[in-house]
Amino acid sequence: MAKRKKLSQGQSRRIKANQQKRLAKAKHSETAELHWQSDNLGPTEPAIVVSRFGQHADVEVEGGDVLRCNIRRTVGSLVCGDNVIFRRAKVSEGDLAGVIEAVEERRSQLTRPDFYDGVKVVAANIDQILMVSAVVPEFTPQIIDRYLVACEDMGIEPILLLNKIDLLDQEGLEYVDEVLDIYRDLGYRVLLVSNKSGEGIDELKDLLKDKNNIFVGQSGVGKSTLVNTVLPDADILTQEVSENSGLGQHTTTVSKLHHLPTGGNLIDSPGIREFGLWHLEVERVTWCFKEFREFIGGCRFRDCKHLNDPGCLITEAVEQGAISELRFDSYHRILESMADGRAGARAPRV
Ligand SMILES: Nc1nc2c(ncn2[C@@H]2O[C@H](COP(=O)(O)OP(=O)(O)OP(=O)(O)O)[C@@H](O)[C@H]2O)c(=O)[nH]1
Ligand SMILES: [Mg+2]
Ligand SMILES: [Zn+2]
Repeated sequence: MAKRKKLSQGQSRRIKANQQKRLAKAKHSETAELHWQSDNLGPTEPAIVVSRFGQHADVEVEGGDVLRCNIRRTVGSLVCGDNVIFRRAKVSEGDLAGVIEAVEERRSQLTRPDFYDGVKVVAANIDQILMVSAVVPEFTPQIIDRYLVACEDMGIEPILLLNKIDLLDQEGLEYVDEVLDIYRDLGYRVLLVSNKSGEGIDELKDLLKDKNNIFVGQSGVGKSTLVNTVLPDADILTQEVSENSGLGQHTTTVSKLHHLPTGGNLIDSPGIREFGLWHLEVERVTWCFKEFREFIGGCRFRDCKHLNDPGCLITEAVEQGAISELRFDSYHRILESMADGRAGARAPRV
């Protein structure tokens, strides 16, 4: 039998320290569970998750109080927007005021693939996804198309919000409007807004009314600034887009739910660089390009790649102008990126 390599003093010390840490953690969670036994808890109350971080969450109870609380181990996934059953502690433990006992069934959920966890839930009970983009850091239809595929797949209505239009001159405005026409023609709702000039803000407020909304999009596009504009009391931290890289700073780190005075909720989410789609089947991505749907199954070859294949109805539609070249291009770029992700060539960027 091969002899095990002797550990250095440093290595053994580290291993021992880690064991101690794990033991302490297990002991702590045992006492924590003991603390959340029935005799220390009040009756069950409905609550909504305002924010989730690590082992804890902030919930809002009836009357509007926001309480930090523990989460029962039996509770699986728990995210912003979840309706939960909560029990207040008679004696709180540190800053923890109670415990979440259970999560109610979700009406919808916003998910995205996660390199470590498979598919990860980001927010629950969402009616509308507001996909925020802006000319700074960059305006790229490819990013919009990735989000649209995700929204189609999840069955949640997307709205395209182009922010910072104060930065566009007439020519720039005409260009983005032309691109956005592609989406309007597909039946997607599009809104041009600016926090600086206030343009489109009233329409935005109208759109958000009485719905559960979430802002998603790249870092630095102005999601949190928009929340501050719509809800001046929210007072959320925002930050300049980095001058050097042109990329956002990832200022918001956890999703947070805010109530709208007009009814409904608005969740601000952290920016992500690329919305991964590698959890989807190729056929599903094709279906998620909604103008492709009517041609599915009609190409000459059953395994048509909709690229250079003879008798392809989708490429024919592109040639005839019925499908936009830009969307067709996005489609193939998405498939390429999925092939990369599947091969494990790189960890998907978040
Ligand atoms: N010119 C202009 N700048 C804006 C507008 N809205 C936001 N900004 C600026 O854009 C920068 C980034 O805004 P944030 O609201 O922090 O962006 P975010 O999307 O929340 O970014 P993350 O939290 O990192 O995802 C800030 O410097 C804002 O002042 C706008 O309408 N016009
Ligand atoms: Mg933010
Ligand atoms: Zn085809």
